[in-house]
Amino acid sequence: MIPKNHPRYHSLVLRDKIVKAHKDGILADSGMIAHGRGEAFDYLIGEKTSDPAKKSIKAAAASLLLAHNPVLSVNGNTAALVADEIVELSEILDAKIEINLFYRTPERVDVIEDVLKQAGASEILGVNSDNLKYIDGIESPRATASQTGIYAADVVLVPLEDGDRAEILVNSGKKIITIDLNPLSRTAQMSSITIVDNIVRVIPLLKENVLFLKEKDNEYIENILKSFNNKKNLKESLKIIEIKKTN
Ligand code: PTJ
Repeated sequence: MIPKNHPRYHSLVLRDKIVKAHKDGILADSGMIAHGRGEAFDYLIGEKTSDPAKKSIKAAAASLLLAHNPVLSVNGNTAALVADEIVELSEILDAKIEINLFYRTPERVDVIEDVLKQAGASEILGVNSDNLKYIDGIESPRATASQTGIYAADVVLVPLEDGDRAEILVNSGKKIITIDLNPLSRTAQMSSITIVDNIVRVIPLLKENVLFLKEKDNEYIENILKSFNNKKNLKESLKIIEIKKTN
């Protein structure tokens, strides 16, 4: 039991979730290391959503709303931290949910499918019974893509991964939105829209932005995307870390 007045209360609650998810077989062993890396970057940005992150969340909401076939990709860490919120977001957006794992085993896919079902998901792609295709050029189990999901998607939310998938998906003409506390990760650098913030803060804010923009016309939403520059925004995210370092 973590005392509520502990100065690191919120961080410790997240750690608890991660440890439990590992015991339950949701998380890959490396998921703990990935979480620790995320924690370090979260410290550096002050554990709050920065202005550049707010801008990219708004652009992500716009992009997901304009998509014809949006897909939310879910890995172990995402399922451990924000399963309920991802399912809620998919319903508001009418987006598909697809399990995609770097350390893919049939057992982990089953457990994560259960977690998402318990969170209320009715359709989950990328599962063991799905007739999966494989994206050319990706040399890991992350290459899996459901034929009606990531394979056919025009916009894909790819949270918490540092690898080559984003780049390959972008080169195949898809718009890739990533959530990564590390602005220097390969995925952060190669994505179309990079949200440098903790996924536990991002998904509720993304939902808020989607609900707000849903009431607007397409021209308004398109203008948000036109005025968004990912490279410039990433530089602003990096600046926040540099300022913290010198303080
Ligand atoms: O479930 P699997 O098998 O697909 O494996 C998932 C992990 C996360 C283990 C796998 O994708 C991996 O090894 O990822 P990396 O290469 O460690 O990259 C994860 C990225 O997520 C790192 O850049 C971390 O900084 C970042 N990260 C970790 N926790 C959070 C985060 N970003 C946002 N919010 C977090 N809570």
